[in-house]
Amino acid sequence: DAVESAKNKAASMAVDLHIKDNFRIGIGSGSTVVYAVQRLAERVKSEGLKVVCVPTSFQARQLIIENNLPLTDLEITPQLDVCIDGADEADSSLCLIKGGGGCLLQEKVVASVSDQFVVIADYRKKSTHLGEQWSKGVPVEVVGMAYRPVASAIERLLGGKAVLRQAKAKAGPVVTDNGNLLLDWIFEGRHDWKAVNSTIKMIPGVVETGLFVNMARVAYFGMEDGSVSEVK
Ligand code: DER
Repeated sequence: DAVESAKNKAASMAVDLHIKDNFRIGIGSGSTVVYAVQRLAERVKSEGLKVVCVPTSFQARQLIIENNLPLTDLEITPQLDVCIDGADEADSSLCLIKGGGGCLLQEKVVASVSDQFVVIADYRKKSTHLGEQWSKGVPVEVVGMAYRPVASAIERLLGGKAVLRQAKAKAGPVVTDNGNLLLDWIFEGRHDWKAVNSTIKMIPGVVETGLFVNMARVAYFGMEDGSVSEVK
């Protein structure tokens, strides 16, 4: 269908343009990055590329293993050449909302140690301002014992509603790969996202936010007409 084809085109272009021999690669989480890993595995096989891959979640680790790609971690490989990851929404300055898949903590760490952070997404994620298309809010990873006071602090400081993310296939809240809980901050209007990110991060009990500000070097959006839009 149009969305899956758009994801695949964006993912393949990113891998073809940004992956080189001997590269250390951060592998993001979610559904779009699956296409990127498949394309990477094809290139490794056909070109004999030597690469190592650092996962950003249990899902990403499984993806690397399933595609027979060399697995490493930040203890062994603390600096990366490129990170390829999806996003829930990007604004025109490539400020991102990430964490729809609940993997934002490791994603942000891996993106932060990569020389190039490359975003891949379908047309549903390409917005002018955050909140235009993504309505599920900004994910915030919190330590479990603090989720109530953190939710109250976010609402007091920034307005909106901060909601504990409940699991679908398990009773109770979603527990992240890092053993924490997730709040989704349903915001209104426009914000200075750099300031919002700092404000939320300073609240005791907050581990990380799903706001990736000034991190993405480039984004490839698969469009409905089959083209790929590159935004820098
Ligand atoms: O959780 C995340 O940050 C994922 O990267 C997500 O934002 C993108 O997931 P998708 O590729 O399935 O849309």
